[in-house]
Amino acid sequence: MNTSIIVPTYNEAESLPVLAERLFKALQEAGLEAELVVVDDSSPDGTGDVAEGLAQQYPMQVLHRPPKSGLASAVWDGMEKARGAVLVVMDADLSHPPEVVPQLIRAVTEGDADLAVGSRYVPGGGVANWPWHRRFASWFACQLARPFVPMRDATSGFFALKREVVQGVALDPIGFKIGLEVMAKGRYRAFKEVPYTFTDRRFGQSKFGTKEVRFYLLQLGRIWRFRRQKKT
Ligand SMILES: Nc1nc2c(ncn2[C@@H]2O[C@H](COP(=O)(O)OP(=O)(O)OP(=O)(O)O)[C@@H](O)[C@H]2O)c(=O)[nH]1
Ligand SMILES: [Mg+2]
Repeated sequence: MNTSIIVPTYNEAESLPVLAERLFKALQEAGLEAELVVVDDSSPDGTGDVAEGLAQQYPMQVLHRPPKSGLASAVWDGMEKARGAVLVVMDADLSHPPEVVPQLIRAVTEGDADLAVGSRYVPGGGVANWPWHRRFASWFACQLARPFVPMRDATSGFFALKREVVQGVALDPIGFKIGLEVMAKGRYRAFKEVPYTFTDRRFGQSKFGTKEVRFYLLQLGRIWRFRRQKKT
């Protein structure tokens, strides 16, 4: 299995079957094979069981962890267990269109890029139905990260990479913006931003709040220190 798609889940029982169906259909149409690695933190809504059920039908691994052990560490654990040399990370809530996954994979397997980032802020990308204040907050968050990463969509959680990019890199488990951690610290020579349109979750609940804003600023601070230490 050359490619692993890592999906952290917390209360995604309704989204996950739709994600699996759309994802494997898109892969099949593109002539690609991949395993899906679901990392569930004992979701009270039974996502773990739903994932086990899907694993009867699709090439999947399901990791069960203690309740809400953290989004970033879920992704790192998923990467460790993943069998693929190419890793894709995406959300379960269908905000990241599964139909774009083949393009992300191809960008790193056939193109020059070691890291391909799904981007809302390159031509062809965008957000569906966001009010102006959300657009502004997202734009502002990306601007804050500009000194550290060359990507336009630094807060993207939708990306593909060659495993070597993160092998042996100390990734911070506090960073809930996993993509930013990889973009800022990963060892890649070339990257590509692949446009996509972000859609809000249809099912379940958003975890976004003031805590996430605080953590984002904290994460940027730690990345700033990491960069400074590397230079000295
Ligand atoms: N394993 C695990 N997955 C999590 C955890 N928190 C969130 N997730 C999953 O991580 C992905 C991103 O979380 P979201 O809640 O969609 O975060 P967001 O995209 O910033 O916010 P909304 O889409 O507005 O809810 C989803 O697939 C969640 O189910 C966690 O603590 N553990
Ligand atoms: Mg989401």
